[in-house]
Amino acid sequence: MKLPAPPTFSSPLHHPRVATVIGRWLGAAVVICFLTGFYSHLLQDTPSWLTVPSRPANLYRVTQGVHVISGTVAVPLLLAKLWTVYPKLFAKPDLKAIGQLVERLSILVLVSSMALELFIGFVNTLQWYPWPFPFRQTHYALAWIIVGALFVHLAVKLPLIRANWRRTPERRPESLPAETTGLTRRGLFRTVAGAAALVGITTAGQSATPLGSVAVLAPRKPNIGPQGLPVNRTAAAAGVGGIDADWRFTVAGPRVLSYSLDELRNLPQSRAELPIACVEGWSQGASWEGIRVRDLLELCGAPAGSRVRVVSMEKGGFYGTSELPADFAADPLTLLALRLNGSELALDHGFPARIIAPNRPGVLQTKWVHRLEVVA
Ligand SMILES: Nc1nc2c(c(=O)[nH]1)N[C@H]1C(S)=C(S)[C@@H](COP(=O)(O)O)O[C@H]1N2
Ligand SMILES: [Mo]
Repeated sequence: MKLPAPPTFSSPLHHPRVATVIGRWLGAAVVICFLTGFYSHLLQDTPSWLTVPSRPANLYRVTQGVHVISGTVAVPLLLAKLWTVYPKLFAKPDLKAIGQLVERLSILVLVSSMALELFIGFVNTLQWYPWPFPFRQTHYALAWIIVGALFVHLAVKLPLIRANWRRTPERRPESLPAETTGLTRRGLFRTVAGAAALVGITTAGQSATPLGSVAVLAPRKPNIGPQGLPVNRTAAAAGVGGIDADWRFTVAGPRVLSYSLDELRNLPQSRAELPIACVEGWSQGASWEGIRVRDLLELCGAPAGSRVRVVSMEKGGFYGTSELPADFAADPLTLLALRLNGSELALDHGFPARIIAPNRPGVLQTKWVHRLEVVA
């Protein structure tokens, strides 16, 4: 018995040339997103043998802004790519051909991991965690799965990609009169590029001030918050309630130093213009004043090349402690900040003292700090 033939899709919009062009755009977004994400991962989880430089001071602000923009732009590109190739996905694979099986499997893995990656990434920028697994580790593992599946996909499709890399004349199927096939390839490319650009521009405003007013996709406006800076987690949410009169700040090194808040204020103060650059993509520059961490290291007799563990009054959670690698601890811009934009730190910004360092993810700019520990 003969099965009915599957529906044929002869529209020029489902042509491999279209898949190749949109695939290139999506590929570029994925590569940029992967590299900036990998950099962010290295900063947050630095292997002991690696030195990540603390300069340029604004580098992370740029890379993480680009990470979130490229990830967001990848969403319409992925949808467009899927739409272009969907007739292929419904074609019955020849189960005996190993190549075709591998191809289908790699596409299944690729599409599902990309969809999940983009979804949890976007939802993370909204600070919504509707899942039981740790976000960052999952996001990172999925990235490698995507890279693997992408290599298989590219290897399988290489002949098709080669054949369609350059432009070929658009051929309309004979059965359809020209005027009934609405959208042309060029029209589709313009639509997809337009959608990607729109999504990119409305996301970018959270880190690039000139675009701030059109940042409708940005959950946080960079300049709204106490002292002209957004707050990611308030003191109340972190369970921190301010300090009492006998509050002390401790530096635990070869010598143990202890200061009251007034004594901290009387140590030599320095200034640094540094951004908070949140992993969620928003960033905002600010002016900070406080004591150089390297001065404190010198005062306690810490050996050169020491790392510093930063301890918050916030108990538990991912944010209660952080570590400054040697390069960051020694950087003259790294401060135990007491003041922000000309006035004492607001409680929500980390009063009485917080860490601010160049080229660092916001999650590591620990607030409500009461203790520094020298790690040899
Ligand atoms: N102790 C503590 N420090 C913290 C946080 C926190 O929740 N607890 N949030 C971090 C995050 S994710 C960011 S982006 C910055 C934000 O600083 P801000 O609220 O002063 O803008 O603080 C960081 N420091
Ligand atoms: Mo953050």
